[in-house]
Amino acid sequence: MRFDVFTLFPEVFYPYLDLSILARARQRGLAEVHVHNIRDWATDKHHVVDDEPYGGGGGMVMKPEPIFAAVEGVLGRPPAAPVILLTPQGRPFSHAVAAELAQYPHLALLCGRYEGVDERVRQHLVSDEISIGDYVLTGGELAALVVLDAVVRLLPGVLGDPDAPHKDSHAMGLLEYPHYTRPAVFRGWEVPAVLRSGDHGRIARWRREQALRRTWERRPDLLARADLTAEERALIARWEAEAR
Ligand code: 6GU
Repeated sequence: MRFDVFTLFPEVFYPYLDLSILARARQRGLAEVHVHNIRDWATDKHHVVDDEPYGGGGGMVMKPEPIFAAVEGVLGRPPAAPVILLTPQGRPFSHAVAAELAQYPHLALLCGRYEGVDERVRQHLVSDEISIGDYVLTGGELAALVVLDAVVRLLPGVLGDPDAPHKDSHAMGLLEYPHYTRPAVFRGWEVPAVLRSGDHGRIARWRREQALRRTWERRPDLLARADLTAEERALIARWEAEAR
């Protein structure tokens, strides 16, 4: 899968993309990331990329010309891939959106800065807008990295275990069960005996119940949409009754 990222701060991307699973995915040709500096497409002497808003009100707005020139210069006119604007006004990002984006062979990620981008960019260049949560960042760069990371780890072959992405917290619709590694006792705190029992049926049941319990305690909103058995629904009803 190919990504083209358009930003005023290209240098923030590589330190993260050069680490761990994302670096390996890129080395193996599973993901290709090209980062472009929008400023390189500004044609005036000082490479100006922003200007004051029409109507006043302060803050600066990203000018349309360098953004259109950058995106169309790389992807053609019209762009040969969906162009996603990262903005707090976008649709909420989630596992489902990541899985949807992972189906495309090619995506462009456009990072907004300053107070925003000229509305004509959204209207005539951008095909989708995504937000990573209900708070405001100083720019779309971190959000673009979040989207890249979440999408790339879903691509076939990126994770060692092909089932891993399906077992993730949000893929299952539940939060994950607790994890433990050696030592068996640390500062007197023991790893639950069931995990050391070697009984894989019991371990699977314990993990499923822990995942349910965690989700019930921390994210009850997820339970409404989760795929649960009648037995699991009954267990939750029992916890509800005990809590009253
Ligand atoms: Cl995508 N951009 C910015 N600037 N702030 C955000 C965001 C995006 N998502 C949440 N907050």
